[in-house]
Amino acid sequence: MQNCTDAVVPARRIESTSSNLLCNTAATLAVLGGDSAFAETLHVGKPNLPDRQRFMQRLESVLDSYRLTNFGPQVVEFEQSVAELAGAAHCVATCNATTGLELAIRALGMAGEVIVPSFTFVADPAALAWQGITPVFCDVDPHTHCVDVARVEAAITARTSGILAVHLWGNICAVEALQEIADRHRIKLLFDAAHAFGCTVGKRAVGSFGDAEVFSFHATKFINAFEGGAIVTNNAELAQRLRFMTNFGFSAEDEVSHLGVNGKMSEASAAMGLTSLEAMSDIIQHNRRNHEAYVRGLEFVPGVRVLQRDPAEQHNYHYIVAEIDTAATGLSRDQLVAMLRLENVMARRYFHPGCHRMPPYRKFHADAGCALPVTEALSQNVLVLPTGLAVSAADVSLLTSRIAVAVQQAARVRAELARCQDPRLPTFTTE
Ligand code: T4K
Repeated sequence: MQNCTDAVVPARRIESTSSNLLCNTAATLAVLGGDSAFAETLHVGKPNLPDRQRFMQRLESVLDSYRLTNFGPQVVEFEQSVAELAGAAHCVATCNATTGLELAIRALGMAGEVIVPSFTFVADPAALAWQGITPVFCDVDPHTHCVDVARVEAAITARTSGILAVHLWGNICAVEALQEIADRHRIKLLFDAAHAFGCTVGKRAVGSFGDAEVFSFHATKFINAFEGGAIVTNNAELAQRLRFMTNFGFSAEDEVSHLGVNGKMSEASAAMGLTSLEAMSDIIQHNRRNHEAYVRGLEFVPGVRVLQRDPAEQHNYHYIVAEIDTAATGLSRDQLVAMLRLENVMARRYFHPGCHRMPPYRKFHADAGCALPVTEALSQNVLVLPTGLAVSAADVSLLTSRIAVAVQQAARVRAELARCQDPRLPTFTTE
């Protein structure tokens, strides 16, 4: 058997036309001694770069104006565009979503305990903990991966001041049921909508649910502002307060009326955000084609299930999320991640191992693992695959065919992975 460290060089692109190559064993996997499928690494989150010329024009106008930050015209226009697309009355742009979450949490007066899913990006419990709030981890629904409403209700105590729910992967939370619980218990409801810009539920755009919602426009999101975020709400007083709080608490010259931070978005970021918004429908179309190619390519692969999107709703198709049933694939999610690295595909284990297992947050919920069976299972089984403008439908076809072959030859793949020394392999163990 060839040493797989040698086997992956040189990498070259192999063209593929068929989307279902379950019967095609001709392509040798890199882990079994073949060439890597891709010469250039495919990433989850490679930025979608918008029209360079348009962006440069905007940047020139920023420089010409000498207005680089502090609520300049690019930010004002960006906020208007985001509010309109999100169907919200007000939008306050921020330097990133994490700061936006912290500001919203503070402005809503959340304190004591806040209920939050553990199966999410660590920004959520971090934003709470930075405000001295105890994140109370709640399990998620196995189908949507969003908070389980019954679990939310069960977690409410006299110290609960709010719910921080996450529209994970652009799957929308049970917004009405959560609002009903929040109203009945007189607690706040904040949505982390970092993944859900451009999505609808019941034909209504994400952006005006709960007390406020927070978007991310990080470089890895489908609409990006280099770094950026936005808080959207229909509450005018809240929006005004948030605006002051993003600017050190200033409400007028030399007048500090609120506890604030510097959470403002810069003009350069807003220029990128605006240019990115112009490409929004093209990006969504591209992502949707890739999503369809993934569904087609993995449809008949035993044990691999791609999360589907409701065709009646709008979606950004930004995350390709697959659930792996190891008993059927013969390969664990981690073994698939490792095998794909050798094909030059950086698939991700979002959001392993669940926030409740991360050292800074364990103390908040010592036995959380027992109470979070769905989170525990998803953090072992979820595989996030590359998409975006840098990934073509042909790439997806080739990538899915490699997964199909790996599952067919699971025993050999496991054996080779166990002895492989390739530096591209992930640092976590895959046995
Ligand atoms: N809530 C949720 C549910 C979130 O998922 C996030 C962020 C937030 C809140 C907070 O939003 P922000 O405060 O960031 O606005 C990434 C992102 O940093 C993070 O924004 C995102 N979620 C999270 C899911 O993913 P990493 O550490 O996995 O990303 P990283 O640096 O490994 O980048 C992913 C891949 O993209 C890399 O393999 C290379 C490529 N890449 C990345 C960047 C930044 C590029 O090619 N160019 C780039 O500039 O966290």
